[in-house]
Amino acid sequence: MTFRYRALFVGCSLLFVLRFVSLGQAQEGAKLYITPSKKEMEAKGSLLGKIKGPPNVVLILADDLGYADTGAYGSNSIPTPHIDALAKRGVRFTDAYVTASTCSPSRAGLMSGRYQQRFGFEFNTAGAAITHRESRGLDPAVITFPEVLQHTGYATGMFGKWHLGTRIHFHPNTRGFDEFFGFLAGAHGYFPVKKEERVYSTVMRNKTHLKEPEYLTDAFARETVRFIHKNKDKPFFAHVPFNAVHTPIEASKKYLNRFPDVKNPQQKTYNAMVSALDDAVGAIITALKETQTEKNTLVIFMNDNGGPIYTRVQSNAPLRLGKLFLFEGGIRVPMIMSWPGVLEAGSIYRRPVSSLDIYPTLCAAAGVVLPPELKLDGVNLLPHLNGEIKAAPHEALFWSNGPNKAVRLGQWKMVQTHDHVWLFDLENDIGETKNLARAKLEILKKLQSELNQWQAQMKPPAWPSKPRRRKVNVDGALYELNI
Ligand SMILES: [Ca+2]
Repeated sequence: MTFRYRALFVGCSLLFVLRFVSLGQAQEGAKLYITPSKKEMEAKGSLLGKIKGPPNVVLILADDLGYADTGAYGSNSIPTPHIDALAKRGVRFTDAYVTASTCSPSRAGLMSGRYQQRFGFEFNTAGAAITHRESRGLDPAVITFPEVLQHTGYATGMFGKWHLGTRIHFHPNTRGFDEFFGFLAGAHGYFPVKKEERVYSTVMRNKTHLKEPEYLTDAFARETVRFIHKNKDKPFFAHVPFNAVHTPIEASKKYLNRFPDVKNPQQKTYNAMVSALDDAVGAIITALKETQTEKNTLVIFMNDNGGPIYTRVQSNAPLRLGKLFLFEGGIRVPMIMSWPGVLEAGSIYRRPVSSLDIYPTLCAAAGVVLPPELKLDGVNLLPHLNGEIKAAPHEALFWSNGPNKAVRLGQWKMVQTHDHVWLFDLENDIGETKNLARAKLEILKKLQSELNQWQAQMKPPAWPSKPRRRKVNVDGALYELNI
């Protein structure tokens, strides 16, 4: 026997002895393999079940909803049991802001986590010569949070209104969404279109146009539910920017029938639209329950800008004015965040927060460490919500809409336009009724200086606002509506 074979023989003998010794106990049962009991396997399953992967995320965005048009925010005339239940399971924010009082720039701030003026997105993408729209949209160089979540392995889907560019290079499929079902423009009818429409006003599945037979709010809920069921076994992110309750004011019989006593047809239809939106929220929550993903899903409900006053049906009470204005009615919105076991059920958060905070908050929840070069303007809200950080998430918040500017700093809010300035104490005057600009000059100066410093960091608008801007009288001053 060569040395090589002798070494192999000794090695094998040793292994045999070791194996015999180690199986000493198993020999008694005469079984030479491991047979875990059912109980042991159940214990293992239960232990594994306690280890949670990254949470799923569902972001529901309403469009032009009145601040006070849900039960959770004080409505007595429109029942919204599903939205109210979400608030009971999570945190309700009293002072949540969006970054613009119109749809398109507000969505740019939400998606980028940065003041949209940093990349020139000051005005809506629509409303001017079609030749300009080629370059009107969310700058493709900006990293959106859906892109981050997609990059880290989330299944991502969007169901609803985009309004961040109608050209193919701005399409949601190129901005972080595996799936897209919805439309690209700023508004859409709720019923099937009767004739051939222009490309940017029909419903699409990914990049293919289709005729949607259902009431559009129901269709967006249906698609979201399908997406949740399909992706229940992996982390998923569903972005659901309903066009409800943006104009046109249209509702189906199913929802109209819920308001037999409302005589004003426009009000009745609006209430029905909110009711449909609430049903849609209910359908999404039910899908989470059915797929047993509810406990590991962070759900956010918010609105893209305040309810418009021109429709005469929204209520932003007790806030002043609405969409298109930088008074509270235009920029302060309902916001609810629910994450069972992580965020305290039924709690209320009263410090000012921003839609800019959604990006870093969702990424923190997903365990994503963002590179500091991203330079987000938002803040991760989780340590603020669980009490780890007592300070306010933001020292100041800013808005710019052409000549109209606003700042919120603690309890103080400044609004200025061409040639007029207002200063309000929101802690004592939520309705912005008393202009303290003359009485509190030092505070006014401080806010103006903060605004100047912020403005200096922003880029000029990348495209102009809509021509033929309307001017309205506010406290004797002309307020120009820049869209
Ligand atoms: Ca809107």
